[in-house]
Amino acid sequence: MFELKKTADSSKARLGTLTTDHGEIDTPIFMPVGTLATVKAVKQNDLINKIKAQIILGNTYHLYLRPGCDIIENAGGLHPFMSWDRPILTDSGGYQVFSLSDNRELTEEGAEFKSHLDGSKHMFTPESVVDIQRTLGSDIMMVLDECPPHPCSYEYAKESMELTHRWEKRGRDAFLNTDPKYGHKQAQFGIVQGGTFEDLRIESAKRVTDMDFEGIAIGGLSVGEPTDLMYEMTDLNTDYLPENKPRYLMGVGKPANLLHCIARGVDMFDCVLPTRNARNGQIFTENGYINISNAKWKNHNEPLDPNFPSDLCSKYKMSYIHHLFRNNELLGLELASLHNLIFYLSLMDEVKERIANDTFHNWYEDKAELLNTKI
Ligand code: PRF
Repeated sequence: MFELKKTADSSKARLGTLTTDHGEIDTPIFMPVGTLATVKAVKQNDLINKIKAQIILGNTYHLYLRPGCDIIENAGGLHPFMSWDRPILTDSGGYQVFSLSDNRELTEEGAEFKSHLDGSKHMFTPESVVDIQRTLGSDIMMVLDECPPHPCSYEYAKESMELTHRWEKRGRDAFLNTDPKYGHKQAQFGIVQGGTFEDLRIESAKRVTDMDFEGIAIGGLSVGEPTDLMYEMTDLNTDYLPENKPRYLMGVGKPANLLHCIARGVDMFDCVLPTRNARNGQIFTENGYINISNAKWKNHNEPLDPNFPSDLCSKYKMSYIHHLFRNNELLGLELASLHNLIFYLSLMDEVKERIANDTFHNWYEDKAELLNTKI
């Protein structure tokens, strides 16, 4: 499923291709998040033609609660339901149970939780989330895991990691003993945990590798720990992951984080940040980020960057975009979301080009610093 095409000479950055029945994905890649079968404020056409998204992400937790599996199954799966015929990755729901539901309890069997929508009680098990993701029909499904909070004790992180490994074994068995429902192949990724403890991170990477998933995610990071520690753990994990499997760093991050983690051997990313922050007026540019609601743009009668290929940048005056945001106009949300995703995906294009021609290593640190600057 994954072909490693190149590893850079002076860093661990890689070029690869991930093949699914809904198309190929050139890595390193950023996956726009479409939690509820929609990348918020962005049309499918724009995802394809303007953003050039090769894969998007959906969430088991949300889709299972609403609209529910029966509705999606009746539509023929998530792809026809949302009119998207490129690859989809779905998260398993474990992480969302911890971050969203009002009330949850972990047992050996699985995660019991109350819906954040209506308080109803539900249970996710390693087996049931495989079934649900069979019904969603995602190209890549994730196993059920527990993401421990940061900070947490060594004992908690160790027990949590061991529970995750037991769940992963059950999830892998369930995957291998069931079939896809819609005629296209599905893959399953395991998830490395272990908090911010080096020995646990190493052990988890080895154990998850042994279960022979089609790809391996690095979970449990970007949950409040210092950025340098996130980089360190990522660097350590990729040292213990197989070369021939894709590596996916879950829920990361800012443009600068992507560059640093690509240099540490990560192939895939997802994050709500570009779209969520777009809706709060944060716009990424080649020279850093701005907040469009800031008074300094109120009377700025020029486009932001006529050379950047997004409507927000090249078509409209900044005073107009500022005006849209001051009035909570929907067009502002759409233009900003579209822009930030074009920015992320074109950054990934530049990264791929630079890994290919060996100019990534000397470029990424300064670029990351620039992108982290507030204008
Ligand atoms: N596990 C799962 N999904 C996730 C995470 C995790 O640890 C994270 C952590 N950054 C984001 N999304 N299943």
